[in-house]
Formats: sequence, C-alpha cells, structure tokens
Amino acid sequence: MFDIKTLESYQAIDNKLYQVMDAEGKLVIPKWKSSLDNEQIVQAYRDLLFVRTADMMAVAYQRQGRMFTYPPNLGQEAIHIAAGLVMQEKDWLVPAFRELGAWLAKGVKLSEVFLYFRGHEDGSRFQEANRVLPVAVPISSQLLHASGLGYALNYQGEDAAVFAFVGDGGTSEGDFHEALNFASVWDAPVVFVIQNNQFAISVPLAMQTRSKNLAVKGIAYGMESIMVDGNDIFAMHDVFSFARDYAVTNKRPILIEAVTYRAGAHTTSDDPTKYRTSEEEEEWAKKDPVLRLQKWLTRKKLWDVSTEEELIASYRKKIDAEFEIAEHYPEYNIDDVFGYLYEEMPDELKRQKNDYMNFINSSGGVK
Ligand SMILES: Cc1ncc(C[n+]2csc(CCOP(=O)(O)OP(=O)(O)O)c2C)c(N)n1
Ligand SMILES: [Mg+2]
Repeated sequence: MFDIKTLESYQAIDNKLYQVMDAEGKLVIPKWKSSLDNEQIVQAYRDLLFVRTADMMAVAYQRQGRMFTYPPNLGQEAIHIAAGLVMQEKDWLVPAFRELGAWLAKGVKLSEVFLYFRGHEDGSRFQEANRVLPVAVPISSQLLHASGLGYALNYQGEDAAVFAFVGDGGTSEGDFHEALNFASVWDAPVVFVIQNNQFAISVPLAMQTRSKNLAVKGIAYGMESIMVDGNDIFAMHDVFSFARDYAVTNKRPILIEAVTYRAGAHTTSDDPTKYRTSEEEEEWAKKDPVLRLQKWLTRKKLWDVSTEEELIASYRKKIDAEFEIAEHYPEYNIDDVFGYLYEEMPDELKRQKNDYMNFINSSGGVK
C-alpha cells in the first residue's frame, strides 16, 4: 500500500519517479498489490479505450469541419482515468483543458464536451456533473480558483478535496506559484496535478525550467510533492488515492507531477512535426499507457484482445450519437455573447457586435 512512508522514499529532490509497472506491463515493485479488484481494473481498461476512441473521433470531427478546435489527450489518458477512480462526488474537479477522462468520470456528458469545442457556451453548463469547473484556457488561472475552493471547503467544514490540473507550461505562470503558496499557507486540501507532457505547444520542458523536475516546486511552498509515471495507471491510482486521503485528513495541499507525453498535436491547429522528431515520438509510443495496461491484463488472462475491435465499434456508435446531440443543439443567441457584461452597452462593444453581425451576414450565417 502506498502510504506516507512510501511518499518519503520517493523524494522529488532526489529525482525519484514512482512507477509500478514498466512499459511491458510488468511489475517493477515486487509483491505490489492494487487496491482495485480485477473487475475494476478491467473496467478502467474499458474506460481508457472509450476515452481514447472519443478523443480520436473528436480530432476527426474537427478535421471534417464540424468542430472548431480540440486539444488531443492521446497518451495522457491514464492520469484522467486514475483520477476518475479516486475523486468522490463531493470533491471538486478544476480542469485545465486536457482531462477528458476525468471530466466524464465526474458526470460531464460527452455531448457537452463536443458542444464546448463547437464554440457553444452551454457546453460549460453541465446538466449532471457535480462540482466541476469549466475548461480554463487562460493558463494556470484555474489554480487560484482551486485554492479558493479548498479554503472554502475548510471554512464550511466539509471533508472533501479539490483536484486541480495544470500543464508543465503552466508552472511558469505567476498564478501557479500564488495558488500553491496560498493553498499551503491556508491549509487548503488541494491535490495539484501537473501533467508534464513535455511540451507547452512547441516549447519543450528543457526551455520551460531549470528545475530538476517540476515536483520540486512544491518543496519551496512547504508541501509534500511526488513525481509519478503518468503512463502507469497503477502508479497514478496509488498516488491519487494516497493524495486524496492525505489532503482530506490533514487539510493540506499536495503536488503531483505526472510524467507523460502529449502524443498528439497541441490542438488541431498545431503541427508537431515542426518542432520534434519522429524518433522521439516512437520512443514514447513504446510507453503508451493503454498498451501497458493491456499487456498487464493479457498476461493475467483478464482480457482477450480479439474482443477489442467489436467493443470499439460499439463505442464509436455511442460517441457519434453524443456528437449528433451537440451538432443539432439549438444555435446560441448572438445577443447573449455581447449582452451580459454591462447594463448599457458601451460604444466599443456596439462596434464589435456590429462588425460581427456584418461578418455573419457575409459568411452566409457561419458564426
Ligand atoms: C495566460 C495564457 N498565456 C498563453 C496562452 C496560450 N496557450 C494556450 S495552451 C499553451 C501551452 C500550455 O502548455 P502546458 O501548460 O504545458 O499545457 P498542455 O497544453 O501541454 O496541456 C499556451 C501558451 C494561454 N492560453 N493563456
Ligand atoms: Mg504541456
């Protein structure tokens, strides 16, 4: 079991990485036992396949001109599914914009995700999800909200945690440091998760920081921190389970660096061949989180790979149906885009609205 002693033996300052199974799906910690039973692990694998399929289809919808933009999750899914297994209903999820599996686990509908990336603000008005903030595009701004939520949980005497996500690039923003400092000083139960996917658009990690790793940044704020293999769902699940318990019991924040790789483009507007090599991509493909769990399950005779094609075909149908909902959702009212900010619209905003109306008229109604 992962406990405080385990945490102490994986000091970020020593550059230690917590890993349970290697790229071949073989255990690197002898006698390790999961706190999940076999059925839960198989379900986690199915969930990994589902989000991977949905993610890849989202890219395809965008390529078909049916969605404006999309940030692929490819290669990072184990982090999200592991978080989904640990987060409880009363916990808050504070996302950045690349955590599809975690959003779905919290009850966000796939149709809402598609609606959001089709540019409709109702995609952030979750019908069934509890305690999830909307996607935050301004990098790291969400972490301040997370620390505030953690403070509020304490103030209201609730035993719950906040799961807050940020990217490696986000750790260079002032908001990251302010949020960590605030959470530590005010004992906010926030599980900060850095998804270190090695890139901030085209900026590689080596140009982002001179720190040994990103987990060490927590030390300066006096909080526990740990570096984990983000492509190892068992390692992520162990650490998330510990971190939630630690945050709620001790009313303390904790910092997790999940080391992974953004196997896809930054968004559908990006071309990674301009700034990284195919050799690097191939090296990381060998560490793929879905394949890794598949290998573990197959070795344990818990999974039959020959059933996968049919399963994925059934997922594709479900995902298409969710997309149809988003595609046929009522158009938004243009007045709502401009109308909420001021009691009386200032001239500059009137001008912008006018320009926009002219654009729509000239584009044949395309917003
Ligand atoms: C404050 C701010 N600056 C710049 C941008 C433009 N931008 C969007 S994503 C991104 C890179 C983010 O990298 P990282 O934090 O590593 O997250 P990742 O995209 O890798 O998940 C940048 C610079 C932004 N959205 N907000
Ligand atoms: Mg990144």
